[in-house]
Amino acid sequence: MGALGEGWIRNFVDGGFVDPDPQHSFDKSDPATGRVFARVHEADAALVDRAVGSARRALDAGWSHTPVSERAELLRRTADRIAERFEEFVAAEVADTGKPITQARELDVARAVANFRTFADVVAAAGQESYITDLADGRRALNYAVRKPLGVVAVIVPWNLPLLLLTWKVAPALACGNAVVVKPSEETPSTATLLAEVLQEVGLPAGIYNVVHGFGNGSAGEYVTTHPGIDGVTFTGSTATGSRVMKAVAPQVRPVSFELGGKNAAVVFDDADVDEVLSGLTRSVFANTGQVCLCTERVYVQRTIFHEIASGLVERAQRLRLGAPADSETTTGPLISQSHRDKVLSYFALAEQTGAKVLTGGNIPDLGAALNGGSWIEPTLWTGLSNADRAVREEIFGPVAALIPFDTEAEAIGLANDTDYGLAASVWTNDLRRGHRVAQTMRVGISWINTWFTRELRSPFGGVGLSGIGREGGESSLHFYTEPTNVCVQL
Ligand code: NAD
Ligand code: 6OD
Repeated sequence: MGALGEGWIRNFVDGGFVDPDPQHSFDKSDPATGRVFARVHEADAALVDRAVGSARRALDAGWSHTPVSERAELLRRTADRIAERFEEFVAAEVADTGKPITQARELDVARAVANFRTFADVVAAAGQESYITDLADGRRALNYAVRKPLGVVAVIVPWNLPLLLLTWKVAPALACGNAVVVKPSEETPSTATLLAEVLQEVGLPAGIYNVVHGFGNGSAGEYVTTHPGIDGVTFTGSTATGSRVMKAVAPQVRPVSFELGGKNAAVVFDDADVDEVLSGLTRSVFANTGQVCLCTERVYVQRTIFHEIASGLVERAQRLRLGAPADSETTTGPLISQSHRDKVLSYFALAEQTGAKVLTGGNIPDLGAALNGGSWIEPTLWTGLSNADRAVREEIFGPVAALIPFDTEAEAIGLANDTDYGLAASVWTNDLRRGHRVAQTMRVGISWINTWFTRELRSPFGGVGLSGIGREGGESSLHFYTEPTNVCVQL
């Protein structure tokens, strides 16, 4: 049976799709309509154990010693095959998330291809560390570090950019000679499953890529992270879950890489190009319906242009087109689920209770009978809040931002850095010196000047504070997915 056939989304273990068990399964619905379109087979502890066992056997059978050139070639074939099956991945991602088809094409699936190509190049070009050491007694030694795969890596990912974030981890993990046990979000199981089929087609040995479906506590997520056969965990998701995963992994002292939540700031100076700012902020606040960890939820604007930016942004927000994902004119999809919408709405209520003025949005839109069962919400902008308010301190993960005025550069830096998170920031100014000065002062892992979500996949990516531990991307990924053994030889 294939990956997504006959209404079932299956687990993939030891090189094969597992026959689903109707007694252990859950519904998958379309966030745009609320309609159930598939059942997902929930992996139990025994199936997770099989996945981890098969990963270990496959590593020992030789994958971890495959020449780098072969692994790089396999990654390139994977990229090519995703490109050939592009529209299948797009359809699966749209069905799971309700995101606009244009975004799935231009961002999600395109990035999956780019992730595999990039890490093929990165691993092929990687060197190794070596030193000639001059000792006090005149002897000399050569030190060199041999990088070996970490082993069996648990890959746990969220629902917002499912395939992009999955391949961001799977591509470097495989490039480095690891085996993976992937636990996709229960909300978005499809593309990880389809990827299994592609990896089978390109000749990845059985057991190197496994997919186990389910939830967190008391389900596949917990079984994977507590399994003694796991050598490391790479996790993208909320800060609260990251903290739980850290506790689960602690007894076995395994390495973790955590890409967690954010409460990202934009700082807009009055010398910025207003049109560029408005286009940039429209993307950074509303892209993927605000469900990108890098999205801006705090917009600090120099007082002299505050009203111009606020009214311009309102006008852009009102131009966004909510609608059927398959319509190429649609810019904005639903939230992922009714429960996530309840959370976002609770922040809408809280913000209004604490004095927010709603410039636009704030409600559930009426999109007609075909879509009203989905988890839609209006793009929303607030003024009147301050950094003391919970709606400005806590991650909402929806299409919403608070606009707050400032007067001086020092005040703007203070406001932007006044957060427990530390993922990303954007600085908008035509004064390049100021741009660099402020961007470097941001207490974040990623700081943009006059742009947002412009990615270089070889650069370090990650956050500080509640936004994560470690960096992935380029060489940083190679470091996480390998363990060095240093060899010292006296010359
Ligand atoms: P989440 O933390 O609820 O879930 C993430 C994944 O963890 C899912 O697969 C889930 O099933 C699993 N999980 C949940 N509990 C678990 C447990 N106890 N043990 C093991 N696994 C468990 O996050 P979400 O709601 O899916 O995603 C949204 C969050 O992800 C936001 O906070 C967002 O900022 C964050 N995020 C961060 C980045 C980044 O790069 N920093 C990227 C995307 C999303
Ligand atoms: O672009 C990336 O590599 C990346 N990890 C993006 C994360 C987006 C968060 O939702």
